[in-house]
Amino acid sequence: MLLWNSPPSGNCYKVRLLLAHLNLSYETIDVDVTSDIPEELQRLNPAGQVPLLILDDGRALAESNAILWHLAQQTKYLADEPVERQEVLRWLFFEQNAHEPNIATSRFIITYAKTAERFGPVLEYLARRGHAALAAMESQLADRPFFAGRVYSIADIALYAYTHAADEGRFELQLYPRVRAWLDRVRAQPGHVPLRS
Ligand SMILES: N[C@@H](CCC(=O)N[C@@H](CS)C(=O)NCC(=O)O)C(=O)O
Repeated sequence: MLLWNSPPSGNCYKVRLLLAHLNLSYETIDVDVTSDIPEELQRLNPAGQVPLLILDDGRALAESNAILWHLAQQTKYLADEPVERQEVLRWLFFEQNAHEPNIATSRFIITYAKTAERFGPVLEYLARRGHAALAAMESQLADRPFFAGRVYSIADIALYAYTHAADEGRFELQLYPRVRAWLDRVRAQPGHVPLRS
């Protein structure tokens, strides 16, 4: 397999983390997402984004959470109990709708594009919505160790990617003790690899 990758990207890290858990080998092509997207990537993924996983049969698979879903088939990282599997999907959609657009975008503006001074009101809006997402996570973790329930799943992998780097978007996690304890549980999983190795 070949992963079109960006080293600091949380969306790419999700895929690298699951590949590490599964002990699967792959090659990478690193892309700098702050400059022009390579033509070949644009051709393979019309959205012009990473991660993009080229499967062994040549098929190009885009969207981080779709890639997680594909790789997790027949593994313990896709919960096998129907209600838990619905929860996996629920939190994958939540991550892309309520979490990543706010927390990852703040992180990008502040830490990578370094344009915070131009985006004051936007950052305030993203902070409000990002904290609402973190509060929803805190609430879900009141009675369960992981987002789908009993088992560590791709829902945790997806949410971990930008939550553990939320400070780079000026999100402090002091208000969310259950989220911080869950971050520790995720880090303790066998085969865990950090964002930056
Ligand atoms: N929904 C997509 C988002 C992917 C995404 O935002 N990728 C960023 C890097 S984190 C990117 O390629 N940005 C370059 C661009 O949009 O031009 C996913 O989950 O894979």
